[in-house]
Amino acid sequence: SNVTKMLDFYSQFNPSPLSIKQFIDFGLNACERQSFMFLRKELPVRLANIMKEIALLPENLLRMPSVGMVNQWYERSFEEIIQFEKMEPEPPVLSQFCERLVHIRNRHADVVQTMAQGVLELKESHEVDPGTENSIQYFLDRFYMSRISIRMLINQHTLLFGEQIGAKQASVNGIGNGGRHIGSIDPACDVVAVVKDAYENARFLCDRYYLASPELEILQGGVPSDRPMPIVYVPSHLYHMLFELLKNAMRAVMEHHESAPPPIQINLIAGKEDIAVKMSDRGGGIPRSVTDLLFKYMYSTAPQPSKSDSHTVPLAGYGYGLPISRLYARYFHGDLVLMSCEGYGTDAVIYLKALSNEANELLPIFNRTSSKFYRPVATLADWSGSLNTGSQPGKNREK
Ligand code: W6P
Repeated sequence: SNVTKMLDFYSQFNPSPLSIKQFIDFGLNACERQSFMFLRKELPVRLANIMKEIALLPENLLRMPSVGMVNQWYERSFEEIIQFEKMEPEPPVLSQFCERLVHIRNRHADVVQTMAQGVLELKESHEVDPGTENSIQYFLDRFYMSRISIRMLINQHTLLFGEQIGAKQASVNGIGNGGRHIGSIDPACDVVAVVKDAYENARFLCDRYYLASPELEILQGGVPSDRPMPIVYVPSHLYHMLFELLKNAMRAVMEHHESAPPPIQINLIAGKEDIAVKMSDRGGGIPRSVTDLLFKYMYSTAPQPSKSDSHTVPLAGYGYGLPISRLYARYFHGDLVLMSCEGYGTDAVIYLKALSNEANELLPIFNRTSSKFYRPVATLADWSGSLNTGSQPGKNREK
């Protein structure tokens, strides 16, 4: 069909990653017309690249109703954007484009939940072998990263140019932020303020569930300090990561201490290359064997607790909070790592690029290399005792 042809066409292009600095320059200098011209090509490219990977998913997963639904949303959105391919960039078309982007963003609002449902459907209907599990992990990391990037592009365009009148004012002025915001980017994003905000909101949930909560100690370079620490970043991304880590830390601390929960420390360190946000809890830690599992989608997929017992909903531990938080960190070439000492506590570190021109989008590219990950092959273990993904039991004994 025609859509298939267009998919083949657009998937041949690599996505063009932008740095935070480029997002800012674009937001300050570009007009709506330029943004439109860029996005009507770049959005189909990013959509087509990831849609090609959806098509390579294990058949068992592709057949799940939820995954089919997500696939249809992508097809519809792709079709809707390529309709602008040959249109003149005139004011009515520009505002139509803006409205379309908002519509598409809404359509995809529940993608994470729906994909999780699909994985659940697979787990409940099939035995999932390690090779398949690996392919799913590989896919979901790329799929959610692609989604983060597409939403970033849509948010920038709609915040900068949406709502016709006063468009620039509204977004460049980010209400209550001294007019500094450029779309979703704050060039003076105060890490301390975001930490406090995330802490207060996590603490609210913690208090409701445990009737108590650990205190927060903020340090900078190891010394207690409250002074602002401005960075160039997307505050909502930083908030998302901190809120998730704090919920996990609070739960661990509350479960490990009957009374007098020890404080959670957050140490902010600005290096030349990286900014590190190191969160330390004394929540009893986790075994080393569990650390990597916390980032596995298959391991983290559990049925949602029912809405009716909302007062017993645990603080954290369900859903894709940690793997997706790590994607937010990696999206601009940062990282999120856990280091735990079982029996004592856990350190979680968010690394962010200190320089906005080095904070480039990290984007999945569909090509021959990525395709290979969807056809896991049996290999021989080259270390004793390793569970070899994609291998059938017994194969390692071949000699
Ligand atoms: C834990 C487990 C965990 C995950 C993420 C962040 C903090 C913590 N603490 O015990």
